[in-house]
Amino acid sequence: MNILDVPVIKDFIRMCNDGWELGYHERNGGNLTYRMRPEEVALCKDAFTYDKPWVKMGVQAENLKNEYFIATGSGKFFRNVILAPQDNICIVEINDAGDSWRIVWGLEKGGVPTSEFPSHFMNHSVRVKATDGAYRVIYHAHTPSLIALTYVLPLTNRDFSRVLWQSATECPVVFPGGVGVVPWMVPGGADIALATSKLMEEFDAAVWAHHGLFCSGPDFDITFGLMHTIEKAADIYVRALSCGQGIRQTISDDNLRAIAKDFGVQLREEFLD
Ligand code: 2HA
Ligand code: ZN
Repeated sequence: MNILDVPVIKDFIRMCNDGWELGYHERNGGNLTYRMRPEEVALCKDAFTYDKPWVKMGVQAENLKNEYFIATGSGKFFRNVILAPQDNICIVEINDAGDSWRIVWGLEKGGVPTSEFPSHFMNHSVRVKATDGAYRVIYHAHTPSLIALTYVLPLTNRDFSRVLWQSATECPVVFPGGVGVVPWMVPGGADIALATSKLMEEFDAAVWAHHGLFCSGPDFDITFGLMHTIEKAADIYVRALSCGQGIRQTISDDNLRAIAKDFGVQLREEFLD
């Protein structure tokens, strides 16, 4: 099978394009990684080469040794992925020590995996541990309305979670655990990777102040859906504020509790009044 016909590769490409079409990925903004299942690796293996050098990441994870990840390329544009996947995304293998990657497919015109690979890698590690291996996707996007809110709301997990839950009735069902918030930090390095992965021990989503959002999930649909739902909620709140009269009424804490009860989800109680 041609690697570009393998379903997981097609799904990865589609998600990149969906994010582009929704306006989350100006220029080279955002990045996506997926931890492959062994049977998916087997379907792609004929296209792999093992002659590229190992590259150290500056972070290490015991539970990701020898894993394979599909990743967007550093400096590559999401809008080009669908046109030339082989030049804009790659598959990397992780070494025996869990501290280095090497490209086995893709980025045929040169390049390296996303500049946020250390953050993705550490987030994968904590989500794998927290979900007993169920989570496979880490997605970072520059979601405009959520970024706007990082200029006007206090940068706390509680403030962001409450506003987002209150901004659309489905939100407490989609992310009952709420969202974490990372203060502004220099992107791309080990420090922001560690700060984000600390939050990912508890949250499926982490806001990066004045930058964007990280989401994690078991598959492309759930992870993209989480990104989309959070950004849509932020957009509704921004629109409501833009009417210029302040917030007259909202979904109350007891309303939120009632939704949680009926839909069988556990809301993070310390975020409620
Ligand atoms: O890939 O989004 O955070 C570019 C970025 C860095
Ligand atoms: Zn970014």
